[in-house]
Amino acid sequence: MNLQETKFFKTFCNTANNMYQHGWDERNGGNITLLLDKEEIEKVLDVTEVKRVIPMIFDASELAGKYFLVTGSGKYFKNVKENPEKNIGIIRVQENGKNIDLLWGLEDGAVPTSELPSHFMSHIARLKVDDDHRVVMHCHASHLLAMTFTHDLTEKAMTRTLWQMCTECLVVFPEGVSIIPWLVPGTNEIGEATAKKMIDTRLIIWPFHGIYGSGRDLDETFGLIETAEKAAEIYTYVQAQGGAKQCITDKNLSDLAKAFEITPREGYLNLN
Ligand code: 2HA
Ligand code: ZN
Repeated sequence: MNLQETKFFKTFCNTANNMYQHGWDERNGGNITLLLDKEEIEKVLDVTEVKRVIPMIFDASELAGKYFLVTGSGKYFKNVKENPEKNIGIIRVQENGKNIDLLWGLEDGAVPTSELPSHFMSHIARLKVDDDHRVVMHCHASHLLAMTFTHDLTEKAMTRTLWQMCTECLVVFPEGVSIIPWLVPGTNEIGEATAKKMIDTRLIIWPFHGIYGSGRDLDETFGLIETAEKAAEIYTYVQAQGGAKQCITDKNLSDLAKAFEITPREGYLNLN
């Protein structure tokens, strides 16, 4: 089988395209990294042929030898599906953790996403709590981004509002959402702040910028962001319609948690 015919490759390109279609990835906004299965990639690519060695600003030795499919820095999600060779690439982290080997794609001198430190640090954090973790995804989901201007920026308040906007939300992200302070994108600092939060939640809001999601596969991670973004969209409509006249109560949420056998983030529901 050819690399571009594999399910993971097609799903990656389709996911980038879906995110663009949703309006979450204007211009070069957003980035995706997918941790690949070594055996799966070796079947469709000669991994002994290194096209280029690319240095990094971050020590990723904890990921040494691991393979990733990544979006390119400055590349547009809009173009991924039509021209994957130029916009995405397959990389492997060298043993020293300081360089990466480019094995496929990112043609014409392109390099991986500027958010590689945040992605790699998030992969390291998630793999510590979930062996099946594979995906980190960042985008500029419009309604969530807008909410960071108008809503309380505490994790509990933001989580509760999102849970209250659609009945499914609590089931999809019972651990809630995290929020970091505004920080400069592409830095180790924002990577460290994001990864620290990744231990407890798979969704992290970057105020006035966008959102990070992580998960076990591309569909699940996309769906996670999609669900939170849908809740933020409903919040926007509810506010525009003059505010809520009735709502999902904490008792409703508690009953939901029992029925679906999930555990809401401790202390986030008021049940007395
Ligand atoms: O890749 O979205 O946060 C462009 C960005 C940086
Ligand atoms: Zn961004």
